[in-house]
Amino acid sequence: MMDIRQTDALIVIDVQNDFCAGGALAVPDGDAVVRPILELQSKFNTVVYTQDWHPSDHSSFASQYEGKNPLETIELPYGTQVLWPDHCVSGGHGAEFHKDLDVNAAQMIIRKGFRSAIDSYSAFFENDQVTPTGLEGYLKSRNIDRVFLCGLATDFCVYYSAIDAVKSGFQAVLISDACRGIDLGGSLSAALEDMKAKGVEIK
Ligand code: VGL
Ligand code: ZN
Repeated sequence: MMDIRQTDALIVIDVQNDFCAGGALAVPDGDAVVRPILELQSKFNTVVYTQDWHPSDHSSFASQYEGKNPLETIELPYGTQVLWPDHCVSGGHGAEFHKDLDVNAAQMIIRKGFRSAIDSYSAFFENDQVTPTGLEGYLKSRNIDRVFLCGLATDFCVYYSAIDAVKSGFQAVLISDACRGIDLGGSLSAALEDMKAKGVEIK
């Protein structure tokens, strides 16, 4: 299907218990990404997993604000932030990877969102859009020039990772059948349109 090169990397975004069936922020049909990811992963020499990894008082949690509910928004110093149910608390079961993934074959696991004051949807930059996670340097120092993205959720962490990949100078390819979205008020089609407009190849 695809010609995978030595200079390609697969980035598996946030396939963790809280985004799968029964999780605190379950993405509709989220578990369905596991099988295509396993298939894809065996073709790549470089595999990176990301892990949403929040302190229990994280500023993206609605529970931190009197009278706020999940999916409402607030203004934080870096911009508008969607509020979420408590999810992916560091060290907890919800933050663990889906048990059927082959995480042991990944060379790199990048954790993000670990500072209380700032969220990080993207695998490359925190939500202020300037604080790096270190992934760009890791990939570039390994001569990676193209990334394939999959995982959860298409319209949040996968989306921001894909556009930041392009911004950081990588070619980016979204593997649609290995992604699922949350789709908050049309966010899924908006994310797909924006990715296309910014040069992300949608497969
Ligand atoms: C995500 C919302 C909050 C994601 C992470 O992985 O897409 N979405 N934290
Ligand atoms: Zn999160």
